[in-house]
Amino acid sequence: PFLENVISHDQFLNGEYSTTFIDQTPELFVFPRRKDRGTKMLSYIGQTTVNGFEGLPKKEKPSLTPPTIPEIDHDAKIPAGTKQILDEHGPDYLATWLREQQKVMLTDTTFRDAHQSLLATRIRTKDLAQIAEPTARMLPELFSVEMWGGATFDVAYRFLKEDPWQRLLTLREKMPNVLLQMLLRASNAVGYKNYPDNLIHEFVEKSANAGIDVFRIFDSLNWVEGMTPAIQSVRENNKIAEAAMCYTGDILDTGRGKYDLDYYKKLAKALEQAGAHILGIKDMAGLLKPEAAYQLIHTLKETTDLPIHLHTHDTSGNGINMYSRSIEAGVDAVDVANSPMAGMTSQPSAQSLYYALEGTNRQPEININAYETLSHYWEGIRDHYQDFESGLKAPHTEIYLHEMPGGQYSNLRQQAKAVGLEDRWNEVKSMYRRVNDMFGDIVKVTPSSKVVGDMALFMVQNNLTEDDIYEQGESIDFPESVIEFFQGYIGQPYQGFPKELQRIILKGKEPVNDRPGELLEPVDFKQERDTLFKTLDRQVTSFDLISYSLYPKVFMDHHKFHDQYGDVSVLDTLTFFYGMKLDEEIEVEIEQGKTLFVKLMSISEPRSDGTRVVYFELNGQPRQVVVKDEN
Ligand code: 3PY
Ligand code: ZN
Repeated sequence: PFLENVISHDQFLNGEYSTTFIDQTPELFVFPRRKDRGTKMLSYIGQTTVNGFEGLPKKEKPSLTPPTIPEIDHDAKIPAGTKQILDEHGPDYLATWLREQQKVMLTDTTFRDAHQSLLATRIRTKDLAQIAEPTARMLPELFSVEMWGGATFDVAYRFLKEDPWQRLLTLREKMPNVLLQMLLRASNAVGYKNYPDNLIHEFVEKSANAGIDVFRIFDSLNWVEGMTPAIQSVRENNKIAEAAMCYTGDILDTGRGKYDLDYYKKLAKALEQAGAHILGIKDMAGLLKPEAAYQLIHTLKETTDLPIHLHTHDTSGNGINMYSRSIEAGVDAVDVANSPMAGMTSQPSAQSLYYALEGTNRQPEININAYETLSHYWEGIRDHYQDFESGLKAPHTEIYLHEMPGGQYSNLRQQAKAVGLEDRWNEVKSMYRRVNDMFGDIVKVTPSSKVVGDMALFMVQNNLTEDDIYEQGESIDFPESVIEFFQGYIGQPYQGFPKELQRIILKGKEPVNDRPGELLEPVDFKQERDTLFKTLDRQVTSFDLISYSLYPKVFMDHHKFHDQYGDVSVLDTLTFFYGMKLDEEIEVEIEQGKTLFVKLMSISEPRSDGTRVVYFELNGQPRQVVVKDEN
């Protein structure tokens, strides 16, 4: 139904349409243009074959067999799950139900954080969609599937050339029985800066309409005030507000003090009062050690009646041990990934945890054979993304020293490489920690982690020491993100900013102490709709409006790309990243029941204007496209 148009849709013809219908079926409002789909697609394949994919080294297309998709009976009834409990009884009931489970419950993060942390968020909707229904049928006992939010939103547009809303709608349709979960950066939504309150509200409402059930909300400084509007919006939409505290520091290190047990106790109480249905603990860097986890969960269980949901990254290799101790202390749910997508900077393995708990009364109630069958798919698909692997080959315990979040480690390393600091990576890591301490020992997670990373790179690159900053700071132009942080634009850190450093960095600019979302001009959606309607030359959905408001440039670039190349999400992943080999033939199902057969015949030598002609056969007919050789 992807490319079916609204004027041929039953609901439209019968007059049964509303704004919800428009929101939930935005694809129907795309009216085809003159340049035909076949030509657009050949242009994309020609372009990628000749020039490679942006950001990837140009190389021969790998020869890989498609991964095994488990056989399922599509006509059998899908087993009921947690989604039905929520829909029938509401979020408060569901939270109580979760707390009363004797077995530990699992959230599967394979569809989001696992590939965000291992493969730079690059898994495409097509590859998620084909395993979604088998997952829903084979693992109906899951608490939830985390499949949206965090970095997936802008990466979908920017790198994968697809619409994140379409991903949500597709997965929702294929997984009607388990709760779908997203990671929401509170006032930063799925972006890197604070947005006006009305945009956050709109984002939550439309995400809830499109299928999100559990919103894990965090603030990058654990600033509860910054989380409250998002929590309230989720509650108003009758969905589950999981308010998460980001775990930082080390409660076992009594010398450090700032983030001790008492800090987390107070934070848990504050989140409960702010309206959380579930208390999340977001150990984004994997700093929570096993004994610390036991003490933390044990204490929080006495502090609050909320069910507790624990998230970690297995970077240190201690993830399973840490989960075992948390489960002993009574944690209600934990985040895991399917084995081939688990471990290292990703979540601990579901299967490993299952076996680690054998013989205990809290072993999760899941079908382990189903997990293993599904693992064959993930093992196969991961290979298709081999060029996005981070290169981390072994457990990395240095995170206890530098405290970089799972997703940032490989990212910052790439950034360091890009500015010629690859051989000074060790310096960057220790500078990262030093900057943290200069900033007053702050929570580090998107976007505050980016601020620390930017400053660390900046200092190493310019050979600046901490003393230099205090002595020569007046004449230093600091990175924009650092200035904005000290202006209070991403919120207020616990115990405030270090005053002297703030003065040096702001150079007379006034910091704000209030919530930025309250101060920012609300988005005028009506005006934006008009602007977009004129620019896009088509109906504007609420999804378009939100994406445009969050990321104007990213959204418009995506629109231009789509205009030029059409919907490339239908291509198989290897063709999408590597184009085609000579004489290769592929089938592309551009809509249900409509398949194009594409064969690459030859590529001309570059002509005097630097272009090449790429010769194809499309459904047996000769076709050619002209591509500028950018090599
Ligand atoms: C994100 O914000 O994308 C994260 O995963 C933070 O840990
Ligand atoms: Zn995470």
